[in-house]
Amino acid sequence: MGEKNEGSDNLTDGFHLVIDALKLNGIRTVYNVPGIPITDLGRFMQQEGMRVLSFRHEQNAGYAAAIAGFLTQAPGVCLTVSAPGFLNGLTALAHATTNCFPMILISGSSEREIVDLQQGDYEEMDQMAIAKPLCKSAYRVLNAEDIGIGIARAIRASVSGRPGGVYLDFPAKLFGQIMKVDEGEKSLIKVIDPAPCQIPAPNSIERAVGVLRGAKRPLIILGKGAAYAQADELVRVLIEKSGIPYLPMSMAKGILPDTHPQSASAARSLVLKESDVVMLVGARLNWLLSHGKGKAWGENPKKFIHIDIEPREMDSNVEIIGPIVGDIGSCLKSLIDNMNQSWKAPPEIWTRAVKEKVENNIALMAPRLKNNNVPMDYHGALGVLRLIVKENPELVLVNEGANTLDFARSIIDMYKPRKRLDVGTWGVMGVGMGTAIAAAVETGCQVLAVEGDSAFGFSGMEIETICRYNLPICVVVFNNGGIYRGTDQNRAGEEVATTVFVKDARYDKMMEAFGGKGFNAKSPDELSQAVNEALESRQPTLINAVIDPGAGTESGRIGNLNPQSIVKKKQ
Ligand code: OXT
Ligand code: ADP
Ligand code: MG
Repeated sequence: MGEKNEGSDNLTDGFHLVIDALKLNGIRTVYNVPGIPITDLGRFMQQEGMRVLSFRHEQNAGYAAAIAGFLTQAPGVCLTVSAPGFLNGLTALAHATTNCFPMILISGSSEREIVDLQQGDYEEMDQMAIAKPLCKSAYRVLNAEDIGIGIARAIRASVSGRPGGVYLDFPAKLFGQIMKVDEGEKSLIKVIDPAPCQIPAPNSIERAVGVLRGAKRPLIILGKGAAYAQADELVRVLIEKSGIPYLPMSMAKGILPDTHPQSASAARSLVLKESDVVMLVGARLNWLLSHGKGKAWGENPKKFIHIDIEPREMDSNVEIIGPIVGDIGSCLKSLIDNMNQSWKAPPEIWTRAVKEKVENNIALMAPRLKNNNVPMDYHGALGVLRLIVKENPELVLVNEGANTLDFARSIIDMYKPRKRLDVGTWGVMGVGMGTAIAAAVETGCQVLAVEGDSAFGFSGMEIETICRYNLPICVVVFNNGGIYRGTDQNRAGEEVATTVFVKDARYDKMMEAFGGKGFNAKSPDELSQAVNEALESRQPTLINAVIDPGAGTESGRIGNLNPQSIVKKKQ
């Protein structure tokens, strides 16, 4: 192990300046994979009281850092080695930027003078050039006296305005550079007010409230920006004072309990089609909302109000008649104040129609959730998990897959904010174990990860990480033997179809290999028992939930996005 680079007590070095700068700014947890040139950095971090969690693959460490940012409003930090490690972490950095999560990817890199002359250094790569288009900002630090500035800029860039990913490039030589302790200390910066309030213009509030007052069928859509903003009480007041039905996007579920009487989750199609004024709160009109137009939005003309911290988001897909630019807390405060002046609840004919549709859809689903079929279908299996989450509202639910994701989203009600963590804006598979680990580490709560068998495979090796740190995570693998289904056949040859996996696989045995607990659950009753046992024990657990291989559909609820060929598939 490297020694602290001190000939005498009054010298410090790059390693320790990085650590001091992070700690000065309250950053105490780092997600990493060690190696040249950052192995000692991780060791020194541990010595200096930081929590350094080592993963088996940088992508998973990166996803952990990204979701840590979402959960805490402070940048999650991922630390990687040069070129291949950096590239492995880059998907997660891009994911953080896409999802507006604050994250810093710190990567060691090869020496500039060799990289720039392309002389073939160990793991040579111009990392900063590659990172730049995938993050909000990218900085390289060449001199120890600039470490404080580099880290301060990275923190401010990641959390201010629209949050996102930031890249920090530390060439190997930086770590060994020496400074006098007092000069080093003076060079560090504690970032003051890194994400200042952004107060909306008063006329934007008046304009929007004017539009809302004129609405006959208003709707509020809450997105994960609203969850990130941690303005939970203001969201509640807005919804309840206005009396307007609201639709939570996937990761906004639970800001208000999904059982709230104004929730329109179970009437999604109806409210999108029939509403006349739609107010978006921290949600973008991207593919997840069919870009605000077309069949999903029906024939009725719409007026959109949009609250977002990013001015350029306005008019991105359709005209925004009521743009409100600011942070959600400040915007909601102003809106509520303005609405207080003789606000009238929306027409009852509208709120009643929404409520009836919700009650109808919930009643239609209810009997399917009670089935005890063997092999299990999605409804039977998720019916028991729905009850478990209801009884344990503090549980963090991590969710990925196609059918496993889409069914879980509509079946499992959430009761508290920021408890549902999933694939996000890109619908990316592989976030599962990194997300589960960070959720356990950052919140101290137990985690239930509900994973398609394909989705789980992307990060499955991290169950060793879960066991190593003895985290209270229960992974349920929905094992239908494939991507979407386990029943596809290759009609042209001997090899298995492209979407099919090994039949009757036992993912539970993987967990046992690392000292965790494994269960093989064939019925909803067995699944319920196994999850409850896992929660009781708080031990790392993996439950192989045997799902009917024919139960799913192609791409879950988004099969319509698959391009169609004019040439028929072989039957
Ligand atoms: O109103 P209507 O009638 O429409 O009804 C709606 C609600 O009103 C109603 N509802 C309810 N009814 C009753 N009670 C309650 N409580 C209730 N709540 C709601 O239910 C319906 C549906 O409601 P929902 O879900 O809100 O609405 P809808 O229409 O679905 O919403 C639209 C969307 C777009 C917002 C929503 O569908 C959504 O958020 N979708 C996200 C989809 C997504 O991101 N999918 C993941 C990607 S799919 C694919 O790309 C996969 N890959 C490729 C791949 C990826 N992604 N990444 C990487 C790195 N590499 C490759 C792969 C490999 S998925 C995949 C693996 C899949 O296999 P697995 O084994 O993992 O999983 P299985 O499929 O299980 O086998
Ligand atoms: P969803 O997928 O849930 O619809 P999106 O990721 O599309 O949500 O949208 C989140 C939006 O929230 C982004 O446009 C982002 O700029 C915005 N946002 C994030 N934090 C804040 C905040 N504190 N105040 C206002 N807007 C925010
Ligand atoms: Mg599957």
